[in-house]
Amino acid sequence: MDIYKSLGDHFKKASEAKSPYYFVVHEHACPDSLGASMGLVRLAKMSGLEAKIVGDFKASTGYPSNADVLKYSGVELVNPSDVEQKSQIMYVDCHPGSTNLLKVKGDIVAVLDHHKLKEDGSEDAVSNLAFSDVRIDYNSASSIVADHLSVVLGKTGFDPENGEDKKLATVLMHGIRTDTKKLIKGNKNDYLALALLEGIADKSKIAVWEDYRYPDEILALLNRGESVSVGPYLAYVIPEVGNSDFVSPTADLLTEFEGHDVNIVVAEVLAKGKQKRRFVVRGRSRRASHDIGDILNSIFGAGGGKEGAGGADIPYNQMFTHFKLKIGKDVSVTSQILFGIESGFNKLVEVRDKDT
Ligand SMILES: [Mn+2]
Repeated sequence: MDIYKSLGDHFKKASEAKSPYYFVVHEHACPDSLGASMGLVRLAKMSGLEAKIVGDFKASTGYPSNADVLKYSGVELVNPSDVEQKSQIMYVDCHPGSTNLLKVKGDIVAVLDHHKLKEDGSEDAVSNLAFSDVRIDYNSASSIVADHLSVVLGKTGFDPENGEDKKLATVLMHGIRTDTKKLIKGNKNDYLALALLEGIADKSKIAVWEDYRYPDEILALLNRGESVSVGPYLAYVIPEVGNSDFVSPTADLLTEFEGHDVNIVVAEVLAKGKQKRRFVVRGRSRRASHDIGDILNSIFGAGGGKEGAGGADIPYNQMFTHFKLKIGKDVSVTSQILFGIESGFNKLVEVRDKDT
């Protein structure tokens, strides 16, 4: 089967369907999902299909420069809640069964992803779609899309004089670099994809994005927090956080400068609009032997994650019941949670000691 031709055919058919077509990226969109979707918008256009990108691209996903990347890309993201019931959807950089799916109305007709499918359910769900391109031997969705572009655009490739081409190549290159940890985790497929973009992409832009400084708010949060550590585990509990956007970057920052293998940030996020008061938990693990999803589950009774990053949004009451918290005692809620986490850490250490 010619995957390049079948993508073109799929877009052609989709354009005849007369219902809007959207590329939907996962929750907390990342540079890879944006780059891949931009490339897909271009490929769709070449087949006569006008498609838009749906996502929520905040500076809250471990990529503090996201807001700047989005601005540079010129992409106007569609709000997930604005997707009509009668729409066609391609999931990009995620697939049915992923834990981080953005919930949208509409029909899922296609998938383009580089993440491994779960054997129970996801494989069947994906194989029944009108189009699917899941390549686990590529380390970013942007690499897969660059591969499509290289075939469809032919030898001429991108036009270095064309501003839109430059933008697309730049965001694709940034996407490949972020998902491959600046290429260290990249393989030959990713390097070949980069070769198409080399000479077109604006590397000085990427250098600025990669050198992005964390906002001051993060240090302020850490200053207000209280921490506990046992063995390779460290947790910060931060009371009364107004803006949940800073919780993920705080976990990332800890992982960058802190010596523990596992860092967890627990923020008590205050009610805002329709959102009730809740706990936002974000964990990061440096070692594959410490599965962050398992760790969060064993401590908080909730959470998931992959590739070293994970989290859970825990309703206020649920956290209270889970840690048997009491209000009105001399001990603050923060201290009681820290105590609960500490005994969770101790149990993890005990289990590991027994195993080794
Ligand atoms: Mn990706």
